Amino acid sequence: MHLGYDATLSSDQREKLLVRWLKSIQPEAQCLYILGDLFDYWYEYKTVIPKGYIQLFAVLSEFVESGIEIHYLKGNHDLWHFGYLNQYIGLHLHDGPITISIDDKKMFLAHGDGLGKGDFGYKIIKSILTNSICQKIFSLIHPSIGLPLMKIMSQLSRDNHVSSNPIDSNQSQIDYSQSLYQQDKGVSFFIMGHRHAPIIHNLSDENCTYINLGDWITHFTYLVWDGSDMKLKQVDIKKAKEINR
Ligand SMILES: [Mn+2]
Repeated sequence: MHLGYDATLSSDQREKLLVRWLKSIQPEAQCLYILGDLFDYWYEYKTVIPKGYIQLFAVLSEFVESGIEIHYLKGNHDLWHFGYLNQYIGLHLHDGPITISIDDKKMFLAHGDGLGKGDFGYKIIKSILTNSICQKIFSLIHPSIGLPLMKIMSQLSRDNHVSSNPIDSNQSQIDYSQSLYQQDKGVSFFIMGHRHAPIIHNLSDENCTYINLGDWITHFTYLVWDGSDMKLKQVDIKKAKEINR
């Protein structure tokens, strides 16, 4: 989603669309997995959080209250969630990839950033950004300066090397999935985000599938496990335009 970032549809418009969609799935959803970068930037001070997102937090909170579990994997744009969402919404926050089992299918879920070999520059930056001493120092900056600074940092880290070919865009994450699959052939699905390029792609063994969820900036896609099949679906963009008016 990268909420806080205005694309063709503004952040507010996309948030409204997300809230409407969440309400529409609430009657049948059993569990919701958010694979990171829900926010374009976020920094949680001990006593302060970024303004906004009330409607979204309300509906997520309703999910949890009605018994729908929510799992939130931090993305590279929202590394700085420190417990507000767990405490006030009751969702489960995860620092990194998780492996889950649903209906006897093993699924590996990750945001997708910095996985596998290479990308050393990014890995160094990430180790600084997740370092507790560095975070302590950052938390001394007043939010009126700290949060705009976060926004600038987030703009600088925007991934520009999205290819028109979704396989190319996903290649490093596909390679990583392939190598993990060699170690654990029980995994049926590798599901990630980060690349903003939706795709369902069979790995070398056709019992195993790599899926990229796409995004809600240009694709408005989401993934549904219905008990027997994995379906990559798209929200009705016309509805987005209605909201746009
Ligand atoms: Mn990302």
